[in-house]
Amino acid sequence: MIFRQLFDPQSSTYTYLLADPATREAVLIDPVFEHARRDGALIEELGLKLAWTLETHVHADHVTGAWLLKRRFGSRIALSKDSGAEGADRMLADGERVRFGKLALEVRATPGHTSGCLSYVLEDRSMAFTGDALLIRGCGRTDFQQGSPQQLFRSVRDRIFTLPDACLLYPGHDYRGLTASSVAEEKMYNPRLAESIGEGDFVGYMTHLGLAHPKLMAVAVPANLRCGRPDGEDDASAATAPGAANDWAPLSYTFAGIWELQPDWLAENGAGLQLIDVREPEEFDGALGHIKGAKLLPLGSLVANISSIGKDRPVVVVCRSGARSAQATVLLRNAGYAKVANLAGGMLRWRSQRLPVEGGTAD
Ligand SMILES: N[C@@H](CCC(=O)N[C@@H](CS)C(=O)NCC(=O)O)C(=O)O
Ligand SMILES: [Fe+2]
Repeated sequence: MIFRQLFDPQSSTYTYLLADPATREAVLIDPVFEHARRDGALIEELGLKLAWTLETHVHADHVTGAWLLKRRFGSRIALSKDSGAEGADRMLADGERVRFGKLALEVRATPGHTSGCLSYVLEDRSMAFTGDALLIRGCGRTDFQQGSPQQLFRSVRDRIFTLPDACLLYPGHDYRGLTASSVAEEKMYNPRLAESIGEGDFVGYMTHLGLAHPKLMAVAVPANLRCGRPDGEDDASAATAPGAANDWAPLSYTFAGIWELQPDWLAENGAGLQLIDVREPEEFDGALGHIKGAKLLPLGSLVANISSIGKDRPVVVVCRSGARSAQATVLLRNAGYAKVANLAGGMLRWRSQRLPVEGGTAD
């Protein structure tokens, strides 16, 4: 199975990408709104087809990326029938299966943190995604969203601890950076729910956590009850806000965090853009040649000469392969240039596509 654990440092949320390597069908568990672009880039780079986004519950601390990903990939949204959410494609009940290629996740209702909490168990029971029902050496709080410590106790004991001891557990959050545990480990060492602890002890523990409500709760819960669909026109444009300065060209975003532009688009639409070539002078005048209108500013002297680049027009950066120019886009963005893109594949790809150059040797 293809498997990735992704992290949102803001809310300490884990997002899980699972895919069948044969059919490339994928599911994403608990995507985060602000990371939909990152997750989308990874899905594309791995050549996957996003079939489902699955929520473990209606989150109180971050907004789901489900709606944004559905808009981009046509993925279907699924969460618990007890979630109270609208806009999902499928409302899941205990015992159902969510299939992706030849693989499947079994749905287990594990309420208690919220009334609509689900855990997803890989069909061979080697892995379980427990959301906030069971955290590593901890568990989700039970003091809002119809939480109930009694219910959570039974969920963990009857629906998670009954999995094989070796089953790996992947939580919805970890506030210390821990990434995975196992059923055996949590049965033995969970300070709230270990097998030696009784329900009364657990309820006592949970009623005295003394946690402040999540900072984003008033925003996150209503948005998640709409599966992450922004409410109204203004928010819909906010949904694309992180990329608002990137609408001047058909840019794509890589998992490495770089905005890229394809050579054929630049060849047709280069007028009005500033093209900066960050190679060394001998390369600029060397065998690959350079693109007409490109301004030579070697990467080593880019920052010192940055004031010679205008902020009025978008900037495209080029080098031999696209590596040094990717770093140049980072330096430019750090210096306050909002409209910056890397020429994908650099001069090598430009030449391989037989696009015109000045100088250079014929191939
Ligand atoms: N300070 C965090 C609080 C996060 C929080 O309350 N998380 C919930 C999960 S949605 C929880 O159950 N936390 C358990 C704990 O912190 O022990 C925030 O503002 O977002
Ligand atoms: Fe939660």
